[in-house]
Amino acid sequence: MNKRIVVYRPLPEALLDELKRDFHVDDFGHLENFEDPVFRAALAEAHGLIGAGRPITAELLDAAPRLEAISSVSVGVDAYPVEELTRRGIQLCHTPDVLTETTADTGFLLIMATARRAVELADVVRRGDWQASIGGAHYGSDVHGKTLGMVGMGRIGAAIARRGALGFGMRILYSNASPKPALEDELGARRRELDELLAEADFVCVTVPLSAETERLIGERELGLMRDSAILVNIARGKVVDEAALIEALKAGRIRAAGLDVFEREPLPADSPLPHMANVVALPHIGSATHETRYAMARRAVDNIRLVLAGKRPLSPFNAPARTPA
Ligand code: 8YV
Repeated sequence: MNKRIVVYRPLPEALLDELKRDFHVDDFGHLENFEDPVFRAALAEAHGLIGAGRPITAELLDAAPRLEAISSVSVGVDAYPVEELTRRGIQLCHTPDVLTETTADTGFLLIMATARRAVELADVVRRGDWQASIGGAHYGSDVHGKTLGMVGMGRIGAAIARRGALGFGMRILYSNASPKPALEDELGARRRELDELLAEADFVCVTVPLSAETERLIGERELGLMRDSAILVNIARGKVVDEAALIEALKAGRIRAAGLDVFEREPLPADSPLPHMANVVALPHIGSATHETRYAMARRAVDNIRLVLAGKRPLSPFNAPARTPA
């Protein structure tokens, strides 16, 4: 009998059809919530789960006693109880690499848009308020030649740093758990303690994964170390930054602007002041959201689960459970 896969995020039709050739697929691509009894019934029989975004709890795993693999359509795995999955022998897979360049593009989009006040000034034109040539009150700041401080220098951090150094002649600083000698050679990047980086950078770009160690890594104290002319960009996870402290710092002019693709709560609550602040560019978590990259991520997630359920090593495993599936 075919193994069963439960999908809880929309996948391209062609990939679903491909999976259906070899597996029994329960497609809950537009599922509202995990309590849905039809979803729960499918979960009870599932060998594989494909999805992203929603927190997976131990309680949910208890409801899926046959589960061998979870294939996340994301690089970030903060939604999963990784140790618990490993303990239960469940293989977690994710989608690194295929989204690196697109997400780095988003990071640079936010650097450019905040520095040059692109959204605020596009609104001036849209409102029909462009009546005289733009004066000093609307000038932005240069990006080229400035100092870019990368908080996290993983794949995406490195891709942003490369854009900054090679495309914009920026000086690159980075804080990261381990040194990156190859990037130091390639880009002239220099490793700094986080506090030093915050004090020196014109642009602080957050790319670290969310974990117990990085939750609220950038809080009131850290924002206070930044220059008042500095710009914060966050494309990692909202919880890496203390949002209330960020709002205060932006209001008080303790930093110049923020470019945010991620928030403590997503979708952003309607009463959040962030989208209404002139010095904020807020995007709806679109880091990897291009046709090409979202397809590549779905493709990778499908390939990963196929391999695990066939007892083979997936292309991008995240954990290493001791019990390999039969
Ligand atoms: C996705 C992401 O939007 O890959 C990640 O970790 O944050 C984004 O690419 C998100 O995970 C939902 O798929």
